[in-house]
Amino acid sequence: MGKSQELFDRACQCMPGGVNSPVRAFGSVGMTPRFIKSASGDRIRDVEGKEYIDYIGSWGPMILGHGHPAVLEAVEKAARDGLSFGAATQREVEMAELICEMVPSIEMVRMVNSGTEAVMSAIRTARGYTGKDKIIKFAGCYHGHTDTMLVQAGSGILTQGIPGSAGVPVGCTKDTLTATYNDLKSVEELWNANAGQIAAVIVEPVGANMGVVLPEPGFLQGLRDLCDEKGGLLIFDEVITGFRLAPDGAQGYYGVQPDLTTFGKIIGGGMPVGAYGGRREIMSLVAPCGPVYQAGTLSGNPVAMAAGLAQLKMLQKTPDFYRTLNDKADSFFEKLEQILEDAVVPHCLNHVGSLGCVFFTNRDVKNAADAQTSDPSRYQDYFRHMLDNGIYLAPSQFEAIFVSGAHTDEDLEQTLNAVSTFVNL
Ligand code: KE4
Repeated sequence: MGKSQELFDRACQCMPGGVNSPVRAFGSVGMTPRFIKSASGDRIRDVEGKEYIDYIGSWGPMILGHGHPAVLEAVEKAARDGLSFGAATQREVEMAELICEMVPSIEMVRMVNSGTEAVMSAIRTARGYTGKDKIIKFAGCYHGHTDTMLVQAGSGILTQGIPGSAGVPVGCTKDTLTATYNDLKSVEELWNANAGQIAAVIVEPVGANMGVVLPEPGFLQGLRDLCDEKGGLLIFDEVITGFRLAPDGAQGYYGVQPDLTTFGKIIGGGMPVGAYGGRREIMSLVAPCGPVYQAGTLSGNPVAMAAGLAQLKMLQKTPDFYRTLNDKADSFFEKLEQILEDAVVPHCLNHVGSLGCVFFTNRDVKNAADAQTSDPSRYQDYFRHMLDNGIYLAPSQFEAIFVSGAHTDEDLEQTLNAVSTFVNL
């Protein structure tokens, strides 16, 4: 652990918490983070040369695994052409056309540089289109760190157990209303109490920032129906689920079409990329063709577009990629469930497609409050045991396991064996 500790000590002198994003700090598992040097396929290697089977995959982007040749080759070629021009390029057009082709609800799309930026811009667009200010979100859902979304958010906010963030003026959050995930009644009550003021409902179609929480049957369609009935927009935050559950994301997987969708992670192939898009009549309001202003120096960056295009094209053209990945992941999670059952461990294992999460609670986990009944010290022991056995999981209960196309049967089996030794200690 010497080199990671040495680097962490240095980092803590000049970087808040020694990291550039809180969830990487291993705070909730009480450990020094492993500093990663390289990765390939389903494996990452730290600065001490120790190798781990990786279930974070950069928090979602690495659905093909690390260092896919097609992605690396595309990045190298694009870099030689030029890193950034601040001008229109062909690759941006190709990316927009591909997203519109793969996701039927998207007629127009704007590239940005992160999921946060995508959400911030989609909310502004929804407010501009409807002329209304209030937004309904769900406790435990995380939509990036834009001020208006830092209300009962998930991911690092939930991990740290804080209701929001310092530095966010009440003026930024007074129009953010919080409902309970999987509880349509809580949405309807908020809407009735704020009749005529709701611009949009934003939701992770699969909650993946409070651990993994699946939409109950009828929940997503119920949101669609409420938005249609009450005159608001439905925004699916598919930064995690987009191009993961299916070529057309959770909206394709569950058959519910939003008005706007936000993307990130997979569409960048590991490079900084976000996007938001939806119906033409809505997106036509975005500058320069409309009054909703949004801009970005590196938006549609040619190298990032090359990485994202290479990955999306691989996903689109690999026969049965999603069925193969989802079947492989289903089999893994079902075996994991059996191990936990056989060991009579209080747990709730939620999974869909290549996303999953183990909660150490005897309750079903259907919302943020349920997720918070999970035993944090048990999760910490689980995380440490798995890391000692060469398995790199999320250093927080309120994140997801990401299975990739590169995870081998042998590595999945090794992972299950490590879980088995843990629960039978
Ligand atoms: P970014 O700004 O981090 O690219 O995306 C924000 C975001 C928006 N929407 C959803 C559903 C997200 O999951 C995210 C970011 N996800 C976290 C992982 N839970 C990123 C990891 C991190 O914060 O370091």
